[in-house]
Amino acid sequence: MTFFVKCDSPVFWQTYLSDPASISMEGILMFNKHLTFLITMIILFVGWILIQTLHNYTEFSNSFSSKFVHNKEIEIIWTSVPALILLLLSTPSFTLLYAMDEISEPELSLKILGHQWFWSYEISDFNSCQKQDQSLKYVCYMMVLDGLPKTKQGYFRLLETNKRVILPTNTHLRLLVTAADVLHSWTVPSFGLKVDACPGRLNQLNLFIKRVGVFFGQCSEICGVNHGFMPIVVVSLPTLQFHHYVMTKLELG
Ligand SMILES: [Cu+2]
Repeated sequence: MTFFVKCDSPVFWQTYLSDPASISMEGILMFNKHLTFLITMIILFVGWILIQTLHNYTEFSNSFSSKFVHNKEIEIIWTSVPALILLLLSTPSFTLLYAMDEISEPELSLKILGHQWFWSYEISDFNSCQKQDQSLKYVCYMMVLDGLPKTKQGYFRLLETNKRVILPTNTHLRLLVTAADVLHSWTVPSFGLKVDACPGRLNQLNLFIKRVGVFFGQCSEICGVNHGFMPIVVVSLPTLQFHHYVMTKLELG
């Protein structure tokens, strides 16, 4: 099987967030755009007031300002307006937060285990096929630079793994994250996911990948000397191809 998929690796001089591949990341990006616009407007407005005040109300240009010490109305306005803005922002913020926490009926589970310094995975609970009790297991280590093709070294440096995690698109997935030794954090920016992998604790997440692609991430919790060398690579396939892939793998294994 050969697939030509869009690669979501970082690019040189990238300044913006990765392209979204899940509904929650789309929500985060939208919220980020609105916030950036609002913050810019506030900075411009406050800056304008500040410059106008400094310019117009000096002791030389305006004798009135030397006697001007207190104004109740202005204080009420500059306290209540920021409070109102924060209150307005809390609505989309909390909506997003609770939407990301929502767990729907998952079609399959991906168990993620952080180790010093690699990730191991187990895909199981295949609800829609007969082999429900079986699972696929991977151990993913980082590929050294010499192991990569010359043309790809710039993009995949410190990001490529020996095996890639394969997941289906347009399917509700459950991620169960934990660690075997110390704290790690499983992070894929395109999915808007970042979850701590704590030893002795199971963190649950839901994921719905909207498009086919190759997605990259890295451990995001300092976990020892090789913390920067335990990347994450996820490949999403169309549902049918994924089903075919799982059946072939399970029969072989
Ligand atoms: Cu780690």
